[in-house]
Amino acid sequence: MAVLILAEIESTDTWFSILIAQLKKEQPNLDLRIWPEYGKPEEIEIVLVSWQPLGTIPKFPNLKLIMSLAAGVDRILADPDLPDNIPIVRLVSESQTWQMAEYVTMAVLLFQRRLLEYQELQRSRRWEELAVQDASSFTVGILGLGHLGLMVAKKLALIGFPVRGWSRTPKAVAGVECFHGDEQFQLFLKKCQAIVCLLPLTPQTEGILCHESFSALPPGAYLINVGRGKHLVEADLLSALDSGQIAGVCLDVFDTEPLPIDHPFWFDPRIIVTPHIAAPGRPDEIAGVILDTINCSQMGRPLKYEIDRHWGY
Ligand code: NDP
Ligand code: OXD
Repeated sequence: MAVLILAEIESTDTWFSILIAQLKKEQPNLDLRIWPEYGKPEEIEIVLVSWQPLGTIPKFPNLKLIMSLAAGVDRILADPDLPDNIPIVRLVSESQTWQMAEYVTMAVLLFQRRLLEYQELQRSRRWEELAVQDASSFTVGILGLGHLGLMVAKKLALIGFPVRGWSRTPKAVAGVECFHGDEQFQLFLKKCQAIVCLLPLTPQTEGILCHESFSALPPGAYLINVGRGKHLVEADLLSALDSGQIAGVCLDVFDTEPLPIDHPFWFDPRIIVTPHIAAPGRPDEIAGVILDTINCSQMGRPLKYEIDRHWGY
């Protein structure tokens, strides 16, 4: 039984070198192969997918498990030739969840404490005091109350922000005002001074951050997108920024990654750009998660975190 890592790994990539070293340390007899050196295709039973050229996964006739090295499985499901009888497991990692909570908390605090405006003032060396809006009157809405959204919601509520959450199915979370379904989306948005997109990318959620959603927010709201670039309609964001409907944005994910060198987002002082680094997770911890999943698969035990292909997450 061989396990293949499907990823584009640069020689300087420390995340993958730590992951591979840890996998080998914890399970020295694991037959681990790294794309493109996969040997005989019939020997590959498990693929660990970070990236895959379309048509790669169907090459392996004895595949038993597809494990995503990301929480989002949209890129795996995008392969039209994906075999439909093989389980797909997504990544759930404690370190990733904590990192996401840190990143979103940082962005929310930055907007609530008006750091974008202070940066503008700094550029013109103006010593000016802006009014402070208390966290207790700055409502944050989380789109997606899954593994990551739920932790983010709880952390923000602990700091003192009123938190709203929106999911597909109904939820009850202490300290979080919960909404669900398309019919409650506008109502959910109505009071959010900031929204955080932590949805998976599916046909239902693609383009959800658009003119219609921005218009439902209070004027001068903020956006944090850590889901996927295709959640956002970029032209609608630029218009909403120009009209003042959106006051500032923090983007970690983009329709095209890396963000093209001449993309307008790079030059806009109202937009914070980070290169998809919100929550990579700690590779030494993730190695343990991978080995547990491989062992469950090998022993025929139920797989935790298998995705539902119908819903796409
Ligand atoms: P989960 O699958 O655990 O949760 C997804 C949440 O979205 C659930 O609450 C689900 O509702 C909700 N949802 C799905 N579809 C809809 C819909 N049509 N309408 C309303 N709500 C919907 O995902 P995670 O929390 O683990 O991760 C979320 C996403 O974050 C990932 O898919 C990935 O794209 C992104 N991500 C980004 C990272 C980064 O570094 N920038 C790192 C990791 C993840 P319900 O609970 O009812 O099912
Ligand atoms: C992701 C991840 O889904 O890094 O973006 O896990």
